[in-house]
Amino acid sequence: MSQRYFNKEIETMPREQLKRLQSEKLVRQVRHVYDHVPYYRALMDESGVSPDDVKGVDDLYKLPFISKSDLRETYPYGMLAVPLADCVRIQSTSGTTGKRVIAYYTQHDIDLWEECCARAIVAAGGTKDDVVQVCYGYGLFTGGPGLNGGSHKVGSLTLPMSSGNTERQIQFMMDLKATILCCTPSYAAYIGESLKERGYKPEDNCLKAGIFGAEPWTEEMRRDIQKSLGIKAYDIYGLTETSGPGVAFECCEQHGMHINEDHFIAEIIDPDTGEVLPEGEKGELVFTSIDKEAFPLLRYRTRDICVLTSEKCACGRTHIRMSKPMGRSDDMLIIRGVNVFPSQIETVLLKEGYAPNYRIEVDRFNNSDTLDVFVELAPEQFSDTVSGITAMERKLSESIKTMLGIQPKVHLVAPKSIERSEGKAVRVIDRRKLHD
Ligand code: DLL
Repeated sequence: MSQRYFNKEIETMPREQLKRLQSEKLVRQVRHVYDHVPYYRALMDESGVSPDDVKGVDDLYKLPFISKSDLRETYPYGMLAVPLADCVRIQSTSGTTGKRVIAYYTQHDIDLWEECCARAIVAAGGTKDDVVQVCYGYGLFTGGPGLNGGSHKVGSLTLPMSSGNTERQIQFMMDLKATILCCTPSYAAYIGESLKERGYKPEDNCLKAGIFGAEPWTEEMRRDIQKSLGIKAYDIYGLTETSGPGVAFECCEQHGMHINEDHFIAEIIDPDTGEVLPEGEKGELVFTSIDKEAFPLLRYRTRDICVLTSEKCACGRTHIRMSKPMGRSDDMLIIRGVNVFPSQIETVLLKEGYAPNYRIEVDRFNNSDTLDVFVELAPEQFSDTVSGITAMERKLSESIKTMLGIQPKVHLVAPKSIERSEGKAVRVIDRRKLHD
């Protein structure tokens, strides 16, 4: 079992020492933000908190929350905490609605971010001898640049493929003997499927690990990808606002993602009341950056729902772990009054032997919500008789009902009829929003 660290001293620092480090950095970060971002200063003044009130991590709760709407309001430069001349890069969200969020970086901020990604690569077994194929999108999206920078820091040979052109991905993967694959889990599944179609077996490639994130994925999907590519699949989490991928990453234990706590303090809150919840409870993840220069965030509400644990991890890292996000507080579907996370449906599909190629459609007729789940059949399943397919649809619908408490209409559709994704998969179409 790999026990390597990119930054051993930090990654295995005893928790009391880590807390002291966080406290020192937090005090400086709050002062920096208060002095340089008028928007934050006004927010803190309104909440009656001065930088002097924050003497360490235990005072974090005194600070006001911020969310995406604050970033939209201050677009494009209102959250900058350094002169523009000190910034060397921007990245931006892939969000399609409203104004995009722009994150700014000084060289220090880029270094910090890339180190977080380097830690993730080393935790997945990466060394300077590896060939890291990065097929997250490059450009404004943080996936490509983040893992690219991390791979450089590790000293691995980096293939800056970007997303798409699966034919070329496979050619480079095979010819250059890529050992670590970085992309969204949905694209990893598609690459696995494409390799199989071309007659490759999992042992034909040289891959040993994959670092997959940027969208929710289930344990079942992990098992599928691990099998189809013959690798160990690691989760990685992050968001543009906090720098990009690498805020948290999985170690060889594959049991929660270690949050890089020397750079970010995590809290879990009740999304309705804002109350800070005790460790182990499920709620909305909130991040405070503690050593960013250009675009610091104090108590940023991510909308991602998860659970934290500081239980000792067998890998030796001491940093707290977050569970896989179980959906977003704002992406959660409420169908006939029931809270539904798309990942619950995916779990059932994979358990029942279907591939993770599906689309969920929600609509409303005569004031009643409808839930349709379109699931692709594998070629060998497709040759079944019509009555056989109807029976399969009924069975799947019952299994989903057992999971969710509401009955969906299941449509088994022809192989290849559901659009594949090269980046983040769009799996839910909620037509109710279009009518309302
Ligand atoms: O998706 C950054 C990233 C790139 C992470 C590559 C991992 C790998 P955004 O486009 O700003 O940034 O989207 C951030 O994506 O709030 C989550 O809802 C979701 N997300 C990110 N990673 C995961 C993950 C990048 N591992 C939003 N599991 C976040 C589930 C994830 N959801």
